[in-house]
Amino acid sequence: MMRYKTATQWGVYDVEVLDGKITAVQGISADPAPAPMGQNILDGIQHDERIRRPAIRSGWLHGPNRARDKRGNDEFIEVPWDEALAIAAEELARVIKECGNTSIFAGSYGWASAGRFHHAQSQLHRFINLLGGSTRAMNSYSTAAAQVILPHVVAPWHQIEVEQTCWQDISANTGLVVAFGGIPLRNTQVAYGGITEHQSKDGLTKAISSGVQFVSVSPIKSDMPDFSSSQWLACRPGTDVALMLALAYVLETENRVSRDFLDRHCTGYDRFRHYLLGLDDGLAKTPQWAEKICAVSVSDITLLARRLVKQRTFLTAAWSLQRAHHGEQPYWMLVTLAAMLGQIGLPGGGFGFGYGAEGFIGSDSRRFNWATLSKGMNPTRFAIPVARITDMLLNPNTTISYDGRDITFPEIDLIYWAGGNPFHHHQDLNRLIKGWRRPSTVIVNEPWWTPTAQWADIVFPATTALEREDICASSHDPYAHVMQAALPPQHQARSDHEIFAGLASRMGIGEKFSEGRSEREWLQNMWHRSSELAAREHFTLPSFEEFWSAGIFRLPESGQRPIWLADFRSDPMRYPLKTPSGKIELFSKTIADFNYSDCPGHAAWLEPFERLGGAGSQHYPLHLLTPQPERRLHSQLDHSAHSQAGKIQGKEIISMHPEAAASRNLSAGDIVRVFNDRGACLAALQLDSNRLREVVSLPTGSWFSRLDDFTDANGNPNVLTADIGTSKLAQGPSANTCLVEVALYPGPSTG
Ligand SMILES: Nc1nc2c(c(=O)[nH]1)N[C@H]1C(S)=C(S)[C@@H](COP(=O)(O)OP(=O)(O)OC[C@H]3O[C@@H](n4cnc5c(=O)[nH]c(N)nc54)[C@H](O)[C@@H]3O)O[C@H]1N2
Ligand SMILES: Nc1nc2c(c(=O)[nH]1)N[C@H]1C(S)=C(S)[C@@H](COP(=O)(O)OP(=O)(O)OC[C@H]3O[C@@H](n4cnc5c(=O)[nH]c(N)nc54)[C@H](O)[C@@H]3O)O[C@H]1N2
Ligand SMILES: [Mo]
Repeated sequence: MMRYKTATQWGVYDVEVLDGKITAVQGISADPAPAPMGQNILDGIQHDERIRRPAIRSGWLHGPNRARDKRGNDEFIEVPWDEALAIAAEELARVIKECGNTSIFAGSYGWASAGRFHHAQSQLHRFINLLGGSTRAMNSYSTAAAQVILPHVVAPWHQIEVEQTCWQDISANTGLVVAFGGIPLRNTQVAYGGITEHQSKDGLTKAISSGVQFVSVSPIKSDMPDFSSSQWLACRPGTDVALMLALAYVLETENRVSRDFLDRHCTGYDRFRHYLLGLDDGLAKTPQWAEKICAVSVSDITLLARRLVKQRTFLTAAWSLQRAHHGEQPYWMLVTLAAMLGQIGLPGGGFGFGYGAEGFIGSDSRRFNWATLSKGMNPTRFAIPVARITDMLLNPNTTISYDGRDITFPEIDLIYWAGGNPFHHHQDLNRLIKGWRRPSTVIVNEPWWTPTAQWADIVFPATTALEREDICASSHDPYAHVMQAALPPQHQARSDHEIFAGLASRMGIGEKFSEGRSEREWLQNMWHRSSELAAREHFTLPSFEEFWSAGIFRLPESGQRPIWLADFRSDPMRYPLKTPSGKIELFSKTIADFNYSDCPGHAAWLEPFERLGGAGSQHYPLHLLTPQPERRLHSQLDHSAHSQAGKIQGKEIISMHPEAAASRNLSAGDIVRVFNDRGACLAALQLDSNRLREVVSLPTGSWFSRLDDFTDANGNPNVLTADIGTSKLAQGPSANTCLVEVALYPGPSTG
């Protein structure tokens, strides 16, 4: 038996291998709370779902016009590597010559696996950039609205993520935390690029034992762990802004606002105040007004508002709030509310985001930007907002607004995806399919026959992280780890690097792509460049050989983390923000001048395209939330036993209030059909009385599998979600704005 170390986006593990098979998976000793989802590795890596050999879709090879309408519903023919690479290289060259580089879409959004060198998307981008570039994607599905709105209001997103208040400061200073969307610890198993020490549960536990009180504002009680004994305010999804406005109204009208902070550190409070009091539109944003929208009672709102000013208060919101129609507004409004309290820049006061979103949020460990694979520049310099992919595929040559400028969609003739699963991540999959069938060619690198691989034309089998060497080193984790090759490449799999090197050499850019380095030499090169970056920060990395034999390196401590925005608080003239005024912009002239009806110049309540008690609810009376899955990362390794153990009859579980179930004659364990005008899916029913009666939730990540042209068989909620941008400002995904109905499914249920 041999033991190898591997690193994932959800932690670092020791993997036991006996006779070429993985037999055990165990979190490393440095991790106080290894993520249970690590068990997906046990049987998920060496699984029948692996792609064994390069494969090409039969209709693409032989059909008229590439038989595009059969994409996703066709035979694959296995082809030797040489032949498959030659065919793909020839097709890439044809598209570039005939249609130009922007007609290749190589956005390739996705999480793939941890490891700095074998980052599939980086390998693709390096390769495509050398060929003259492509159309790319910008921002993320995670935080698109936040990434665009917050730099206008307070600070760039990446700065907020790494500098915001840590758990220690909350424990030591905060009296009350109000968490919109709660702090669901299941999500903190995960951190982009890897995580060594899972500390979120410990951070929350210590805060509670230090006497910090928590209020969770969420449609679902379990978004805050039971042990927190928090107060639960059940708010309708997508209506937090109405609730926050009412809190602001009480503060303003009871004269509990920090005028001094608003005067010295903010611009535009007057404009916002006009709106708040209804001096513009005749509609005061009172608790009575808000109660009708958000379903939180007038007395709960009023009491909470008064409580906010009684001690050091920290306001926080889940990332999910901004993954919704007008998702810019809850974040702008949270900052506005925090500004009115006047505690921004005080230890444990102010605001922050995502404490239950990823495991690194709230940690105070040293940040360090390790060297990455150099990708060069995209010569086309052209990118679309990531969630506008279907709009682009369906509507070439049309123009959309985005953050003050116009973007005209190109006509896409070839899609290349490596390390993501759009049939997991995108909204309104039945609509995506219409666009996805338009280009001539779709090429995908994947280890498994995921839906995206099934909906491709040319499929290259990629190795997993356990079949190659790499370095795990994330900018928000204090460790670097050696990732060992625990297994040989399975079947005929090759690393993404090797796949692109094979294409590159056939397209005359082989030497430029590989720079003559072996994979091990690339790791040495990246370590060397990281050493230079370390020297600039006055510490030393061990030699590559020392690191390789130790297997682990911990950054030296860097001393106490500064309190975020304390300098700005103490002297806003000397330490201005990066906003146009240097202050917190409660009114943004920049945004107001864009003249977007769906994103005015200050935080505002804007009706979403559908909601409970509003548009669409006469037809579809249940709000569907699609949170992150507890037992896996997105769609990854959904085929493995640990993920499957969380299902009933292979269906993802939808949670529903018992009264909503009873009124539909449904019982726990039933296979149900979840549907709206956009699509339908099957799921298995679970009852949960600790939620709003009209709110159901179905986690993301089960593999899309069509039962018919409208219906997914396994419970993928993205057949139901709407593909509408958050607003003209960010054009982010609106996944959490979604109404549905649920009924018993009587028929056969295999897809
Ligand atoms: N309804 C709804 N939809 C959502 C969300 C939601 O809240 N609600 N959340 C959104 C969010 S925040 C995100 S981040 C996205 C996530 O969407 P994705 O990041 O696209 O989802 P993953 O399942 O992580 O896809 C990664 C893919 O990479 C493959 N892979 C792993 N290792 C390798 C490798 O080494 N090489 C190659 N070539 N491939 C590899 C995996 O098998 C998997 O298919 O989903 C979004 N979609
Ligand atoms: N286990 C696991 N963890 C993960 C991931 C995973 O796939 N699996 N994915 C990772 C990724 S890529 C991301 S981006 C983060 C996402 O982090 P988040 O976006 O913060 O997580 P979600 O699970 O989508 O939503 C958190 C909770 O918000 C609540 N909520 C939804 N809409 C509303 C609303 O309108 N108002 C209020 N008040 N509450 C609402 C839901 O009940 C939900 O449980 O998670 C990361 N962590
Ligand atoms: Mo995400």
